[in-house]
Amino acid sequence: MVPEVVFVLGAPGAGKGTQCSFISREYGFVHLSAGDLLREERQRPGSEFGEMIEQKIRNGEIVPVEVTCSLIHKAMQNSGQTRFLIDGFPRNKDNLDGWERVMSDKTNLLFVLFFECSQDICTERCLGRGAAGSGRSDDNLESLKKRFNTYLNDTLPIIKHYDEKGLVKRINAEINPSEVFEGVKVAFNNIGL
Ligand code: UP5
Ligand code: MG
Repeated sequence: MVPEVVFVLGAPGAGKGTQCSFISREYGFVHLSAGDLLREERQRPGSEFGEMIEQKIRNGEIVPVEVTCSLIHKAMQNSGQTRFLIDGFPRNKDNLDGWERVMSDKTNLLFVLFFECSQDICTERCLGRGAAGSGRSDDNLESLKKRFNTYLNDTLPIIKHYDEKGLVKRINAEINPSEVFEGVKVAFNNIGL
């Protein structure tokens, strides 16, 4: 069976990871966070990309697609599963082109979940997480401003690209997590999952 993929996009702190855990539990999709895969690779002893990844993450910049896409591809293969939530990817044109080049023939993109949340709310959430000890080197005001600029300039055009193909399901992410999940369930139930 061709692996089925849902891309999960939205601003930094919109709640992608939180909702992916709920989805994974309810619908059995494997949750692959591109950011988590990059953070793991950064920590891997002997990784040739560790420093580059850390620098990009701290500056809210996007890691070249060859690195991210191969981490995602490997994680998909290692899981032995066929349904995936790909959280936080593709976030720019380089990501999109790289995915199309290597993965689009090997996968079936079901839809794109887009969590809509204002910059103020997202910033407050990420700063709250930082203050609570997330240990993430990008949960600070300076990095957050850069993450947001990248989101507005580079990621929104990718969402627009999929919207033009009729693939985007928009979810209000400014309410509490269980209410957000109600919207998510509608999106999944609508395609018969
Ligand atoms: N929270 C969640 N939902 C809430 C709700 N409804 N109400 C109130 N609070 C809510 O949530 C963030 C915080 O908010 C948590 O404390 C949560 O409890 C609370 P989370 O679910 O973690 O949101 P998420 O959208 O996943 O936020 P995250 O910070 O992970 O988003 P980013 O997109 O910024 O981070 P990511 O890990 O995807 O990427 C980090 C960096 O990696 C990027 O900036 C980039 O440098 C690099 N990257 C790449 O280069 N390429 C990639 O493909 C991916 C990442
Ligand atoms: Mg996340």
